[in-house]
Amino acid sequence: MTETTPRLGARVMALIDDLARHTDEPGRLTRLYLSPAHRATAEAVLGLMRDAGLSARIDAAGSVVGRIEGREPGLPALVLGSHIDSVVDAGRYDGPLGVVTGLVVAEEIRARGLVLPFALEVVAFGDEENVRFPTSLSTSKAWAGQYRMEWLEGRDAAGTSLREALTQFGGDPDGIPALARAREAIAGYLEVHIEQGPALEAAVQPVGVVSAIAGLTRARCTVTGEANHAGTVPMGMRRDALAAVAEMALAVERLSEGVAGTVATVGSLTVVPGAVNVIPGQVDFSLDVRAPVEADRHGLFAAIQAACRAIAQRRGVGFASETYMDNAAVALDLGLQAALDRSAQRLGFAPLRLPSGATHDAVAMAAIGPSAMLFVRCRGGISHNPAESITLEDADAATRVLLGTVLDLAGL
Ligand code: HGY
Ligand code: MN
Ligand code: MN
Ligand code: MN
Repeated sequence: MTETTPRLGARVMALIDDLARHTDEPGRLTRLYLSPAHRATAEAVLGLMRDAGLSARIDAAGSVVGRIEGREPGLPALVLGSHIDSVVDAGRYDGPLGVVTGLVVAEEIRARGLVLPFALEVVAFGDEENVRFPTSLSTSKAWAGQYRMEWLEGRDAAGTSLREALTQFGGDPDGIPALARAREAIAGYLEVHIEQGPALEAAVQPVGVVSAIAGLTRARCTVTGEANHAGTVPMGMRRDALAAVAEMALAVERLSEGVAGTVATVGSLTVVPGAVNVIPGQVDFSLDVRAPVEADRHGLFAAIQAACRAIAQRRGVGFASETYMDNAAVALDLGLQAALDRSAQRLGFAPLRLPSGATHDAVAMAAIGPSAMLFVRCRGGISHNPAESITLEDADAATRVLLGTVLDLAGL
């Protein structure tokens, strides 16, 4: 193909389509941390890295990492990457786009025989969505030295502990602390990711540079009422856990609408025992609260907790909440933002600066090195949905911006 065809974009889209075959649920894309589909995808990425000439391995926490040395061995690494785990019934670009663009950039640098003044690493983190276990960016936080060993005792819906799942996956729970990277070992981190919002489409721009990532608090909540006969207990004598949670979910919505820039979501809910003729005795549900401003996030979270407790008391049910994620908002590195911007401008784009309401592994990586993100336009801003899509041309634009940024940082 001539250079005017989007050669790099075509390679990226083909690889993403290939990785999308690996799912734990036939008919839709679900690839949770340490699942068989995660393992198959990790092995596919490992093979691609090795075929591209990177020295590659799957680390103790399940991340796939490949490396090309710079002018001499052991130099600090510029890390390109994202995650390969997904939500349930996911789109195929959230995560893999950043891994595959990083890999294609590495392939291009090897093909051109370039030697960089830093090492180049490509990483596929494995637990960014944190859907299966109550963790927080665990595989990238392992690199950041922020792994919490108690996460290993957390259990998924089937009762499997993270420790058991990681061992079955071929990981090494006790080897996780040794994954922590020294700040001196990281020259920087660049993550390409779909925008998961409408701004780039509205601005008719293929890419944007991310200025900051919103703070995020997540909790597992449980309301305990009394299971009883749906046909015999008068309405006024019930302690219906689901009716209480319904009122709490509406309070979550109402309270977050009252604070500008914040969002709050009850995304998952399990009714126990979950039978048509039994008044719900217990409901487990998730709470996800985000804001760019710390005080707003903590204030909203506290207001929601107070509202839930008041509703529980009035209804005579129990309310318990366990916070397992509390990530502060992160401002991304200005120097790397400028490098992404220069590269995009050289290619004729006028990239927006825009904040990220979604969280990313860049939150963890920012703790050990300058980190930045490039957003890519996605159709209708849709994500966490199989309708998630990008164009080949935008995949090409993003890959060329990333390549240009790496060369810019290398002084080439
Ligand atoms: O939830 C998020 O923001 C990300 O998709 N894990
Ligand atoms: Mn993501
Ligand atoms: Mn996601
Ligand atoms: Mn709001």
